[in-house]
Amino acid sequence: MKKTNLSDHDPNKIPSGKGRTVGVVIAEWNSEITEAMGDGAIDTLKKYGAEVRTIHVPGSFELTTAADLMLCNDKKLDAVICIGCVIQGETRHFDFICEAVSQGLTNVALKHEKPVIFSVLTTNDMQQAKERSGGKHGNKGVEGAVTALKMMELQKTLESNS
Ligand code: RBF
Repeated sequence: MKKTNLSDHDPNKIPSGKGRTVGVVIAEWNSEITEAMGDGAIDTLKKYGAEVRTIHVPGSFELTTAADLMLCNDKKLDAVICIGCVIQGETRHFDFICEAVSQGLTNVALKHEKPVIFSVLTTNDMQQAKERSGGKHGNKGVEGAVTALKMMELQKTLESNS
């Protein structure tokens, strides 16, 4: 099957972000990676006309709480993109953080009935993370922004059918 690299997307196929407001939560752990992904996400959202609200949290584990708090406190938000980078270490911490964040963000999306995007790299090492934050595998922050734009459009379409 052909791989699709969303970092290299066709602008004509991306829904407009005009009139939409998107929260971006960036974890500070591995900030060299997460800031590059954050820049990619923010630039892409603005390029397609969305307004952006950005906040930072200490680590990926805190992304869930921050996304929930953002959606509770700002009713204008149409979606939240959560950006983190968890790198496999020598302990089981990696597994606990990845499991908690992926499950936590799913719960936040279902609770608020809004798109919550999982832009969290879970890599074996720093090299793999670099390759996915502006390297040979693109920038997963850009992909997160494209996914948010598509999911907001999908939500609008489904709600207008009901
Ligand atoms: N946060 C990350 O975003 N990426 C990591 O790779 C990461 N590794 C961690 C490893 C250990 C041993 C600990 C204690 C924390 C780590 N964190 C990491 C921070 C975590 O997401 C969270 O901020 C803290 O556990 C405090 O709740």
